[in-house]
Amino acid sequence: PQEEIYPEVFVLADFADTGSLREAVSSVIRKAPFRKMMTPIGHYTGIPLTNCGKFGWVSDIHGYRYLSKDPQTNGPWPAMPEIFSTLASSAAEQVGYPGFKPDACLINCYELGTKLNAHQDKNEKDFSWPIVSVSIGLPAVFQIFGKKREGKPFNYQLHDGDVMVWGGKSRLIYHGVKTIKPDNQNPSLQQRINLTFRKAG
Ligand code: MD3
Ligand code: FE
Repeated sequence: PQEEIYPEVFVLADFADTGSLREAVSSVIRKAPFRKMMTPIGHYTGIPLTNCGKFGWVSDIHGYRYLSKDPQTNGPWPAMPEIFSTLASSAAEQVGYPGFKPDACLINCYELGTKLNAHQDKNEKDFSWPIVSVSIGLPAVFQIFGKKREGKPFNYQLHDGDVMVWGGKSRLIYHGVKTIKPDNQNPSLQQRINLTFRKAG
């Protein structure tokens, strides 16, 4: 089932088989472990992250950008697993963006009690490509603020296996993730992993 929850923001509920995605995430983090990164204002990103694919999103005292090498090893990021790229392309195609071949996958690892403040994503070269994101593990309330950071957001709960596609005029909206809470139906779950697929280069 496909739903347009906000102009040009699509949710494909329970679209992904997260069991096999988890195995692929494990193989990526063996080569490029999750890490917090320094931000330009001298704090650490609250959310540990890593990347796979040709380009990886990084933050340091100089700012945010995409790099073709992991700054911790100086080698390339792990290759994007085939099931990642296939999933991202088919989700994009499903909602009307054929030919999407992501060259960057950012993997965020949210622990209980962490959140992602409202922000825009604008480090990519070409905003005409969509962004595809996949939720794994704990549920999360995703927030859409719109063109401005302030005001009352539109909230949408995401679950394990849900895939979102952001295209067109939704590409530059402010968005965030509310504090991650335990799932009473699934008390053993301790994390939410989010995959974000982009065309960065
Ligand atoms: C809407 N991550 O890494 S993914 C991020 O759940 C980020 O980890 C969130 O926002 C997460 O930058 C949300 C969905 C997403 C990603 C990029 C977007 C939504 C977006 C770019 C523009 C608009
Ligand atoms: Fe974002």
